[in-house]
Amino acid sequence: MQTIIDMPANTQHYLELEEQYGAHNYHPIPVVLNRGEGIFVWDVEGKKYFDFLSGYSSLNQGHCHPVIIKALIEQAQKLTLTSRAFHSDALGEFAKYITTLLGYDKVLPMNTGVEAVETAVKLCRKWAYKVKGIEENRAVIIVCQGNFHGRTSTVISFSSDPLAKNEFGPYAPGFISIPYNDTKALAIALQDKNVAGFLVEPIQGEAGVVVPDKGYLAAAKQLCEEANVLFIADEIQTGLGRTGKMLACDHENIKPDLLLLGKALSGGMMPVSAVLANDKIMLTIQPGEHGSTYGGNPLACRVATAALEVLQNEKMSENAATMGNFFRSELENIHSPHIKTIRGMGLLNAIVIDHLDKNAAWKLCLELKENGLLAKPTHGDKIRFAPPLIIDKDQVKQAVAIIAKSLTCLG
Ligand code: IF1
Repeated sequence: MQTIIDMPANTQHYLELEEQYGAHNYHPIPVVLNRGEGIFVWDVEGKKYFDFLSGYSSLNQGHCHPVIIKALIEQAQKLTLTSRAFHSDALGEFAKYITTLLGYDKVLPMNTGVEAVETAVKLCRKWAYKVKGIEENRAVIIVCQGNFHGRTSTVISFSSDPLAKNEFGPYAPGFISIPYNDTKALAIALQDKNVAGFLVEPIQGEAGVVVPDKGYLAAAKQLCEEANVLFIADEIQTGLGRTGKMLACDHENIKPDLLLLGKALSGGMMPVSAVLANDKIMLTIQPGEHGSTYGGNPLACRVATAALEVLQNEKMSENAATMGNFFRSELENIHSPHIKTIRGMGLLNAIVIDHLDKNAAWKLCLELKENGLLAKPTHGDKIRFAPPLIIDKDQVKQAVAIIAKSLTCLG
């Protein structure tokens, strides 16, 4: 295993700074980046890489997209923050744009993805007490085993990942966990009259790009409707073109009661998230009952509008669908004995490594780095491959050639 002293001088310098002065809450691939453009990034030694992680699907539009950068710079030179104590000329225009685009009455703007998840939990509970008539403090939200919805104390309370959850108790009550991709388990859980919502990822990203059976989401939505329970889609990672449509829910023509967006909503520029809902849910929260300092700030509004515009103008969802199919078929054609499974939708894909060495996925990612492609394992034996949605056919071919060459390191 490489250590810091094995690294080139510039890289070593920055790794040592982080080691000394930064919390050790991550174990990154040992590469230090200082430039990004489109699907490529460069390290401090000047080496170029394919970015096959895209900031965990925050960079769907590619690094430093010029249109988004232009919006960022223009707004940054005018007005960046008013707080919600006052209005700005940006929030109303953004709110109209995104609600019209996605077909909802209203948007509640936040910053990080987990803030959108927390906002959805609060909206769901408010709706439960004020509209559905559940007894106060009794509302229950159903979640799925294998979920990842963020890292606040409430949200890790319903995580099934020991690494995200252990030793962070006591845990928030009001959540029950059921198996993912299991409509029978959902139907049983919905018999509890205190259930207010069902929070689900259309594809489980962190779990290793687990794609549910076709029809699962539509069946789950139907069950929720019949039980008067809110269907809450966490599209923070799957949304905004990543799976080959604007929203992953679009593949099953379902409309979530609460839609959660983040990550690529700003094209990788800054934290911007949003919860979209219709009035009967959104207006259960009254002035002063929820918010945040930066939520809906003018800079975020202008950047997010540009990020959404380029997604559509450059037909990135359509490209993700086409390039995703091509990428998976090219991976299949490698016929590697070390690839047990290839799965995904659009340009959200993963391979499951089949190897006696439990560090095989990590070693493969180090070899990929050496060969000019950046990716990172998730949950041990899975490697997520999620390039920006602007990747073209030749670049897919070049990336697959790097993957094929790198796999030989596993013997
Ligand atoms: C980390 C994972 C991915 C998300 C979904 C909400 C959030 C996320 C579906 C919260 C965030 C990030 C968090 C980041 C790594 C990355 C991740 F590995 F953690 F699980 F993508 F799969 N819903 N995912 O994927 O959004 O508050 O982070 O803006 O924490 O290491 P956030």
